[in-house]
Amino acid sequence: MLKSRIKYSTAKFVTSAPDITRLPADEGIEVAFAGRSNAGKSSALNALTNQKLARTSKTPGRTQLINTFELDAEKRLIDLPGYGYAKVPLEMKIKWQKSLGEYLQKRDSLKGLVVLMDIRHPLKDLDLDLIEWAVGCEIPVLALLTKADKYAQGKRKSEVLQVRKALAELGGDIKVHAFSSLKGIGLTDLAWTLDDWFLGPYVKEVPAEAE
Ligand SMILES: Nc1nc2c(ncn2[C@@H]2O[C@H](COP(=O)(O)OP(=O)(O)OP(=O)(O)O)[C@@H](O)[C@H]2O)c(=O)[nH]1
Ligand SMILES: [Mg+2]
Repeated sequence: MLKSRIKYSTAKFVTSAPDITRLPADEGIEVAFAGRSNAGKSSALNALTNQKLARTSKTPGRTQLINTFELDAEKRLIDLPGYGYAKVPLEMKIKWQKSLGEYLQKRDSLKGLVVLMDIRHPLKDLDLDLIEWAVGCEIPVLALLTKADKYAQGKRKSEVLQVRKALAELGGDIKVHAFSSLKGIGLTDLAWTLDDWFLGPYVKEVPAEAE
């Protein structure tokens, strides 16, 4: 069982929106999952919620719509369309980039961004653009280095340290963890970070001193 303050397994699908005008009202708190096509966004959402909520695929570019999942009336998880897949027709690419860009710029309830990057090729130009944009808007970022099961532990750790060092230069609230939806690596880091974004930092309750 995942030890988190929020029960992510209660997430329910709400809607698939082609653009931001069709999203639920821009209220409460929203956390979005973004990253290149095939980075493992949908798989991460499914691992977090322990459900087959988001469609995953071997074909990059599967998630073309902005998929919304609700934890309660005030809290939502968003599966964003992937970016940077070369083989998508240009017209479609422009349409997705537009809805992604609009979402990121205009969505007031967006309070945290999970950026997923394959641990074997992190920090591509578009990833950096996205992270820099979030830092500029003071939105906290959790960078997950996905498919970490592809690497042995030593290599995994050195990759995390390298990415952490590169991103530290941007300033801002950026965390970096290894992640594998397949093996459950980093699942607790993800859940605890989202807990903090949704509920505020965890403050341990100290029992009152006996008189
Ligand atoms: N080895 C390994 N493969 C994974 C992991 N997570 C996802 N994959 C595989 O990577 C592929 C893409 O996963 P998705 O979760 O669909 O990726 P996505 O980022 O949602 O892709 P788009 O919606 O197309 O942008 C699938 O074949 C998954 O099975 C993981 O932790 N380990
Ligand atoms: Mg997807």
